[in-house]
Amino acid sequence: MDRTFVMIKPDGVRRGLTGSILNRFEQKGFRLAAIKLMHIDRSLAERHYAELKEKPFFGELVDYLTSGEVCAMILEGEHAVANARSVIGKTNPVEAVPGTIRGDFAMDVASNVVHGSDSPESAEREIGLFFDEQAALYLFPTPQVAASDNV
Ligand code: IDP
Repeated sequence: MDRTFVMIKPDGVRRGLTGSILNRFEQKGFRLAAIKLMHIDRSLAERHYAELKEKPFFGELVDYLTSGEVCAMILEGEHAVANARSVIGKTNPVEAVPGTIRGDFAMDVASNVVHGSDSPESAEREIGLFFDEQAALYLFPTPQVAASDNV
């Protein structure tokens, strides 16, 4: 099963959109494999967006991501990365069509409420940055793990 990393950014959490955003992914058909609310520091924000460090908005982006709690999650499903990106919509909410998360919940590229990995490789890298795999399995056992625990 494919998986991807999704993060509700501080504006999404602050505006009380966590449930509505998670609902979009569950309605699409994703399985929630792990979820946690956390306040990330500048070092983690910089590592997460390392490929954008030369962009003029990088400082603003790190300020934004560290301005409040984020909700980090691992979502599982077929073509997880591509399906999550289509649920999320275009980077700039001005271009994101209604029906996508950014099309429905955001106005400006600097506060576009949600992140989704852009490739399977990025997904694994980002899951590694945000989650301890063993802790994630312990808190949210898959049916297979739960079954073997009961033997
Ligand atoms: P993505 O989030 O759709 O994958 P990226 O190009 O990887 O898009 O950009 C990462 C994040 O950087 C965006 O989601 C947005 O939060 C922020 N960002 C992108 N362009 C701008 C900009 O022009 N000004 C401020 N922030 C930006």
